[in-house]
Amino acid sequence: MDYPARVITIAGSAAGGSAGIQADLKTFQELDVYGMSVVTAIVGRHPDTNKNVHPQTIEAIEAQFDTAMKQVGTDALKTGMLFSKEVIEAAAGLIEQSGIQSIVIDPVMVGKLDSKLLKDDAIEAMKKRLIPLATIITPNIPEASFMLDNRTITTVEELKQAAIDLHALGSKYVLVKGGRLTGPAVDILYDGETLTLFEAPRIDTVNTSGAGCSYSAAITAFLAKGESVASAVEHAKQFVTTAIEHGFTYTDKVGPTYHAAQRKYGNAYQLKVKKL
Ligand code: PXL
Repeated sequence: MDYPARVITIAGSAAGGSAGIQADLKTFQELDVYGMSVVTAIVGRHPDTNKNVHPQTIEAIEAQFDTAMKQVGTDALKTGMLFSKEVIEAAAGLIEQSGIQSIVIDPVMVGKLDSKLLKDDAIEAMKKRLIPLATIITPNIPEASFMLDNRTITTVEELKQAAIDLHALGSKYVLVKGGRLTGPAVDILYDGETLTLFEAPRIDTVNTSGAGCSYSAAITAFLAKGESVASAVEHAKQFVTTAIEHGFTYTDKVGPTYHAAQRKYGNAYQLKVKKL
């Protein structure tokens, strides 16, 4: 029997199904890898208290990881919403002990629906404890900017400089995602020597909830299958661009990307990939 590669996400539960653990597991399934999860927090607004984030205990987080590793083991790991300094430190400890080689850190900070997904005092732990363990980090512009002392990033040149400067935090690769710029959707990958640009056409839609989670989950899946980082990024960007193209909404609010789009409609995107 030919078993699928294994992947695990350490992230938050997004009740609406577009982002977080839910987006990760949908992406894993679409890309035919065996998905597992460690829930760090449950995001859902309590109708009376307005409380939005319900963190899990460190004990519960460690127990989930231990179960998954004992029952299955993994070929790659990603992190999403970690929320607090304590959870970041616990996740870093689990990653160090596990010896897992392919580590994708998506430094999730705020959701599209404006929920705060990382406490203010957690950023230092993210930079010092977690990012140095990463194969690749995948910040969007607000996250890159925040990690670089609120630097303004409004051009591809500034995107490149952000990738170079973030590499100093110690991950092997940095992918800064320029989805929030105008013009084509340009992301910059940096490995400490070479800058590589990945460009897809901009899709005119507001239904992109969970796009970042799905992108980093897809990178994790392709790494688990044995692809190089550059190839994993290219294939993941094609997957997420197709999912964004077919994004939809059930309400008048920002809706999800369509995880099944590439399976249903095929990949319509040949990206521009260019070493700079
Ligand atoms: O899209 C970022 C994100 C990540 N993780 C969780 C979320 C969100 C956005 O809402 O809820 C759990």
